[in-house]
Amino acid sequence: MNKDRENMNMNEDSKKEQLKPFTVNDSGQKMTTNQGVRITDDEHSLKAGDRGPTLMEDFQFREKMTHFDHERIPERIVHARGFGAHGYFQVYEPMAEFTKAKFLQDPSVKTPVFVRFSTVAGSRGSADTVRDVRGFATKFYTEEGNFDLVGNNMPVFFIQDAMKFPDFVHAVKPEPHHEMPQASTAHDTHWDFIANNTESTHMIMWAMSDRAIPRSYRMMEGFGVHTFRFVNEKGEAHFVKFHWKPLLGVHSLVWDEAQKLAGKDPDFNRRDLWEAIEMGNYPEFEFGVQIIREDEEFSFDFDILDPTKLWPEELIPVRRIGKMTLNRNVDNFFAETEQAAFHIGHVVPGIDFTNDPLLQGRLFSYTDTQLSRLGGPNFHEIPINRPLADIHNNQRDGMHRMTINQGQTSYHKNSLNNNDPHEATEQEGGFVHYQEKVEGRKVRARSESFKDHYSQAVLFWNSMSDVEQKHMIKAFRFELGKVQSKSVQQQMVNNLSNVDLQLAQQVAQGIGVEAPQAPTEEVRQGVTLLSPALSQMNTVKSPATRKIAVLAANGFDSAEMKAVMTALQTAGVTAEIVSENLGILTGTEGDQQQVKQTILTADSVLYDAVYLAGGKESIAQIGSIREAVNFVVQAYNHLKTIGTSADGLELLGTAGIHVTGPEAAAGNLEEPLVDTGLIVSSDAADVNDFGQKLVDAIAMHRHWGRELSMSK
Ligand code: HDE
Repeated sequence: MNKDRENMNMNEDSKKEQLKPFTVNDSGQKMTTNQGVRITDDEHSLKAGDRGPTLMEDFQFREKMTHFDHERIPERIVHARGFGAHGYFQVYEPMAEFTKAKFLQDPSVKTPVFVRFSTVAGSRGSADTVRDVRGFATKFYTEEGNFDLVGNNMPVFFIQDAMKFPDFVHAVKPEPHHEMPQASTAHDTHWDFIANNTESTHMIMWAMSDRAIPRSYRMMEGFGVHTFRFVNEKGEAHFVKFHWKPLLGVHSLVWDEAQKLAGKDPDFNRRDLWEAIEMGNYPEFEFGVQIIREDEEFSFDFDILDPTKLWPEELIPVRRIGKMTLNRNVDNFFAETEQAAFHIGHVVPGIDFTNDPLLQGRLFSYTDTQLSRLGGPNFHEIPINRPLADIHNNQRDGMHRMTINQGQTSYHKNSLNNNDPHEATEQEGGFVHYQEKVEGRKVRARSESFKDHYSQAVLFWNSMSDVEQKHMIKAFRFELGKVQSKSVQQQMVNNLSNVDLQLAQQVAQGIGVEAPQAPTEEVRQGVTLLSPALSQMNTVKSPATRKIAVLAANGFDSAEMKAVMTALQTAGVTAEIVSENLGILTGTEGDQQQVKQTILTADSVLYDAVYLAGGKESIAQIGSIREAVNFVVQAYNHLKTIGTSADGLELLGTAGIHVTGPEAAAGNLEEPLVDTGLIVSSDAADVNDFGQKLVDAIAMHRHWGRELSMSK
């Protein structure tokens, strides 16, 4: 290892320090051209007379306009819409038994990271909350060079061989003749592909599940998807799968809400991430690994190299080995997030590849795509992409070269420069590929062991709760309901019959095609394995960082407001006062609250919960505004926690909301279903207890029982 590297002293701020010389602050500065010449007038082009033509010699105008004309670069072919943040990673304990990767050894080292979350199908300007897979790409700036973990929020993928990626992406993107629909899989070509490429079946179950509409990037799991290798100092290898586990748990929106959010705030997920970091609510993800010994490669009833298969956590536990904290927003979206170039082939010693054919193909695609997106082979010199480790090699020139390499030689081997830069030995930190023995004939083929396309789709379906299964049926009905071709709809339903007959029949009924009476393929029988880890019902529940709208007007109940606000604040819930107008509200005891949003600028879809503040005058005022009542009704329909006084409850009753749920109120249920998400202050022991009950209900995320009582 060279001297610079040994003295590196990596810390959380190393990347920030590296970026510093490239950042510019214009405050208090005089305006200049790009050549540094000071500008006296940036308002007018140079003309022959004040009503005359613009002059060719106006270098200032030409420079400004030329730069503007070229401001855009091609968006990513997939994952075009994304949002990034900086942070750091710390390992919990040395992982030397499995890998020699330096950043996984010393718990005192904070390795800087940059993460970009993304949707897949939509353009750069599309909405955040569409039904889609989410990208979760992490660049670790380790002392041994960059390691990019380019994953998704789902653990499997649509295809098994990279050869099919262009086909899949062509099918999922807007259709070529009219470029519709934007950022949506609800169209013919997408479902035609899925129906005719049955290896997609497992992944489509994930894509139709709640995982495809995450509440927040902070509340998603991340998966490396492929099987990688860990290699230790002795050269011993283990198969490994990588995971990110969000400390806030895995939570999703409801579909109607997601669609409305796409209009009310297309930036919902990026705003959430930005605001959380600005407020100091740093998103945290634990880094998990599933490890399989080399000699266990063939011990499972799935091929561990097949990217359409997951490793059930109950079978191969996820060991949490470290934590990532995202604690800094970017200074400039384009310079950092848009120009970030991830590549699955960016690995460090101790991490290696396997023969997963999807992984192998990705190794080609990522550098290749940057050549056209970032305009040449020097994209590694763009500040966000630079490793912290020094770069020394004989690569030279190319578009936008920034490095000034000194000296006469740019080749290996040389004698004129002492044969520098010289190769490192393995002991000096040189990368040595794992010496896997490989032999075989050249064939275009798929392994027999990849041919089971249904077992894990069944596993996923079996692992879902009733509520989650209902959401999936609705998702299939929605998506396939938008498909024009009856044939494609029928083919897809037939395919689903191989996962679950009832699922297929219910989808068929919803979209008006023939319900299959038996599976269309010979599928493996008796697949009953459950993986409770796959159900979001079993996730972490916490009120922390949630957002609640406080609907209030003058005359709110001061004592109740104070207790509720204190309880919310203590639990880390962000409360925003929403009223008819901006300004200051005064409570019954003369205390004041600043209004943050009006009924016009806010919407219940932007919040996790609603508190209809007590106080007769306040309630009467809010009740007189139709949009305000709709606000609460919508929150109720989206299964959110609602806190109210008895007066407020009366108001909600007129809007059709009852404490025991409409079914019970209509006498349709034998046992009245108590709605755990509708908290009435008079049911609590006192105002403090009311505040606490509200917080506990917010922690539940959504009140799924209400959904079961509301609709089929
Ligand atoms: Fe990607 N993918 N991908 N992908 N992918 C890209 O690279 C590709 C796949 C993923 O925030 C592109 O720089 C092929 C799986 C993420 O900048 C491109 C195949 C997984 C991102 C590309 C796959 C991913 C990308 C487009 C099949 C999860 C966004 C722009 C063999 C494990 C990274 C770019 C960011 C981006 C190719 C499949 C994750 C074209 C050929 C599986 C998170 O190179």
